[in-house]
Amino acid sequence: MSPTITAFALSPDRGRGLARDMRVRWALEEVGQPYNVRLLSFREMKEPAHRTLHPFGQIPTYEDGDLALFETGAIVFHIADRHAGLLPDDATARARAMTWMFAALNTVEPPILAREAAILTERDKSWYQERLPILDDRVHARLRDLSGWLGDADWLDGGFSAGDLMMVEVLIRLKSSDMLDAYPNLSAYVARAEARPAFKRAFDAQLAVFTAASSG
Ligand code: GTB
Repeated sequence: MSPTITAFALSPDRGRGLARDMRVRWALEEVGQPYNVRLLSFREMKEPAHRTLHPFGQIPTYEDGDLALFETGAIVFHIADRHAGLLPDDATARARAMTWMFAALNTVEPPILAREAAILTERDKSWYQERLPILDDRVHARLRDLSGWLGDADWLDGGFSAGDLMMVEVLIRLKSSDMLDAYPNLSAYVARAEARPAFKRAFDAQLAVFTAASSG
């Protein structure tokens, strides 16, 4: 039986790959695992049936037999742990790749989300114009360090891994801004990842959901 994930029936990003089921789809595509998708409206996400899978009423979730998971970090790790292709076999290299997954989610993503949230919800506040440069600086501090680490390498720690998948997914959230432009190696890193056939299949599948929903 193939696993089933949940995703937005009508994603607010119009299927441009920003909703977090993209990470899970991409991981599944990288390891060659077919999957089913159950689409949910915002109302359905908050209903008790979905909350038995996701305590916070969000997407994505992942179900495989008796196992139900939420949180993209846990889901992508589970997929990478169970299949070849996203984590190295060598124990040290594997631990390093997992470290990069956590770095993406715990160190790089939070300032990006804080900036995004301010832009979406605080524009009308008197202090917005003063706060935005502070939030920008916090994102740049992470990007500067990440760019310094990556240098001329293709991937963060050896070959492409779940750590790169997660880091790229986090950086992609900046594409609507010009923030990545100051770091040509990070822009190239994101482009390199987006060129992977598995990324393209995942992106196209997510876009197809929105296209079908908005034309039907
Ligand atoms: N930490 C959790 C994880 O990584 O799994 C976060 C999951 C999460 O934020 N899910 C969002 C959700 O369900 C969808 S992806 N939100 C509904 C809710 O909380 O009620 C976040 C997202 C949504 C929309 C865009 N967009 O339109 O650009 C981008 C990202």
